[in-house]
Amino acid sequence: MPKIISNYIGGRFVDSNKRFRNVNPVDGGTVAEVCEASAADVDAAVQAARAAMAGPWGRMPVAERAQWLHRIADGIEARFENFVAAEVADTGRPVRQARTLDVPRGIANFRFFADLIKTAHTECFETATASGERAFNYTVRKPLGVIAAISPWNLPILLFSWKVAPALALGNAVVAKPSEETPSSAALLAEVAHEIGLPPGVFNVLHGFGSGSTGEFMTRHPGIDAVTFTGESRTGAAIMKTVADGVKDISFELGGKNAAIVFADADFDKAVDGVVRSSFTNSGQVCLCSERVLVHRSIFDRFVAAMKAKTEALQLGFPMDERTDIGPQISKEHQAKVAAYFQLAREEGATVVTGGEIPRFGDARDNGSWVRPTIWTGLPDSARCLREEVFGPVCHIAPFDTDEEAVARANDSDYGLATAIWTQDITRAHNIAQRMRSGLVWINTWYLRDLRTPFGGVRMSGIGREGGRHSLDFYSETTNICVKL
Ligand code: NAD
Ligand code: 6OD
Repeated sequence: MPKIISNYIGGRFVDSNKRFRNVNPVDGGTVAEVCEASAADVDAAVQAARAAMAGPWGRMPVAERAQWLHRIADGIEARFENFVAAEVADTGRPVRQARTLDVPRGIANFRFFADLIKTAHTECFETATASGERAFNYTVRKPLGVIAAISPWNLPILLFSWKVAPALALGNAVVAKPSEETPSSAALLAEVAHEIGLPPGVFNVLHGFGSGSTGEFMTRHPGIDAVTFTGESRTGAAIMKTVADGVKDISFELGGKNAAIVFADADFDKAVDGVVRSSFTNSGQVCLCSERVLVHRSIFDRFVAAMKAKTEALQLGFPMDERTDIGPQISKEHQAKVAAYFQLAREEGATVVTGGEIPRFGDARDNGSWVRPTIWTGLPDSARCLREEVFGPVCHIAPFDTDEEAVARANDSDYGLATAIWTQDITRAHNIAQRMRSGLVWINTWYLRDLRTPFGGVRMSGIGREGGRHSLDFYSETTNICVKL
């Protein structure tokens, strides 16, 4: 009998007969049967959340709320290996990554926002009346109410907790939905909340799909006050339409088609290692991954050769093998999407430097959803493979001649999430960084995070910023109080 994953509504685990299969992408095996939340389940979760807001949770002092967040973090820590196993089972990611990135960030997200709210301050102005008397204008920060948090499959616990933690920290109640592909770690988080006795209704976890299913029921529900969403840009567009009637607040972290720019003066070996990492981490399934690599013509051939060698050395393996670098794609559907781009790249005239195929292993992995890390060259900037987000382990490397050209080509995208710049010239680095049309720029590194900093993208890559005080601003609203003394 497969494991059953239930919804968590108003402090109770709720089953349903409508279930879907959670598939292990390593070999196509079944991880669990997942209960799909119906419109009635969504309504029950929203009502439970509203009831929680009307109770002690809605008036709880900040220090007490912070303690709840630390208790959640303690609960994840206590079940660290369960969370690692959940992440690995759902995604096939290397266990090394789950232990060093995903689960630690889940814990860090709760601890960070617990500490941040204790030091958060608001504004106060002294104001003079017309007759010279004193008045004070001060603001108070209040929760928004009930937040719908919808997250994708690529970094399941990291991105789920990146929304749930600040929403709770600011005193909201949350109705959260993980991706249908990766329900396990969110289900564990519901168990943690239950075990520590978090008041019922404060945190609800619903499972299901998007359009015409749980996700859409959540965003349509009139009892939802705001929607925080991470996922594809076109899903963001659909959600925007859905929430328009209710004029609900939104925060969107969406797709990317990110550039890496490698200048002739870059530390060559560090740049190669950095771009291999930025293109292929998590099997290319990170919104920040560099799918467009621009390299100065003087080092282009050497760079492509070094990238090819390093990429071919990456180990595609079973997740529990500590030597594994690359896991599968999340699903058969996603494998097919990436493979369609392999075909399209050939049709568009690409030279396949390495990869461009579905590997054959001669073992259980042949039932999974694997693709080979792939490097292309020779495509024009107008090629669909260079304009559309593939979200797989692919990058295209193109030569450039001048800084102006590199800036123009890097910015020539409908997306604007993250840019990586590799150069040892500090003036050039800052000049180029400031001209990038992206929400994030890394210089001589990639995906180095500080949770105090604004995170988000421009254009099709998102609306708003989260992180640090930006999360405080999104997950709360302020009331200005004017008092005449
Ligand atoms: P997706 O948009 O297909 O799904 C994301 C979530 O939205 C899932 O939980 C899904 O069930 C739900 N959903 C889908 N349609 C919906 C609808 N109409 N209404 C409500 N909910 C709906 O994205 P995905 O395939 O899970 O994730 C990959 C995408 O996410 C990539 O485009 C990637 O770049 C992006 N992403 C962006 C960031 C960021 O921080 N900018 C981070 C991670 C992933
Ligand atoms: O690290 C983060 O806070 C974050 N939001 C990462 C997003 C990664 C995209 O796949």
